[in-house]
Amino acid sequence: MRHTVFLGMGSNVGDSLGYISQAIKGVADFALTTVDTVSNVYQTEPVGVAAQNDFLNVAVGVGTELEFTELYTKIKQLEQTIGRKASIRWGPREIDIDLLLFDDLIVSTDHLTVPHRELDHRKFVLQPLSEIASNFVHPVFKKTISMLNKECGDTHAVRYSEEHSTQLQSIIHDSIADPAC
Ligand code: PH2
Ligand code: MG
Ligand code: MG
Repeated sequence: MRHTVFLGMGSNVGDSLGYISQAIKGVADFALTTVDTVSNVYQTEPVGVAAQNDFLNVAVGVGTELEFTELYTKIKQLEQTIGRKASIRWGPREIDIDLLLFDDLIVSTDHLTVPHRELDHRKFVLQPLSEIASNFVHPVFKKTISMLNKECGDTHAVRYSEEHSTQLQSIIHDSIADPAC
């Protein structure tokens, strides 16, 4: 069975756009998995620990026949492969790949929550996500992503970056599945 998945990606250390494109290509290389949509790139004010660089954030739409735990394990391995070093919680990072939504699955354990726990109050997640999943209904709140984005009170700056968006599109062009093919 094919699952509809949305990922959030962020980076604020080193070649951030390079890390994000490696992450997108890495996911596209997973077995039984396609990257279907990638949002624009946003330059975002850090949430949590203020004394760090701005992040680049994107949202990515994925189709996969992998089951939830298989996909989760592969994503965590990919973060390590790309070079994520240990960091403090909410601190600077080379690459962060978060599983935001997996169909209408609801999982809540000590170390993992899907839909992502912070999704509804982070503009740096909702803004890019609303570009590619505006009508997707959040299975807990029963509201669309576009409604959650409109209602979100997060005031941290989230700025569309035309330069980074254009660059990313040209780098990852070949990794995106063409639904028409
Ligand atoms: N990720 C965090 C903590 N704070 N702030 C922004 N702007 N973007 C992020 O991706 C981010 C963050 C922890 O995952
Ligand atoms: Mg995160
Ligand atoms: Mg994470």
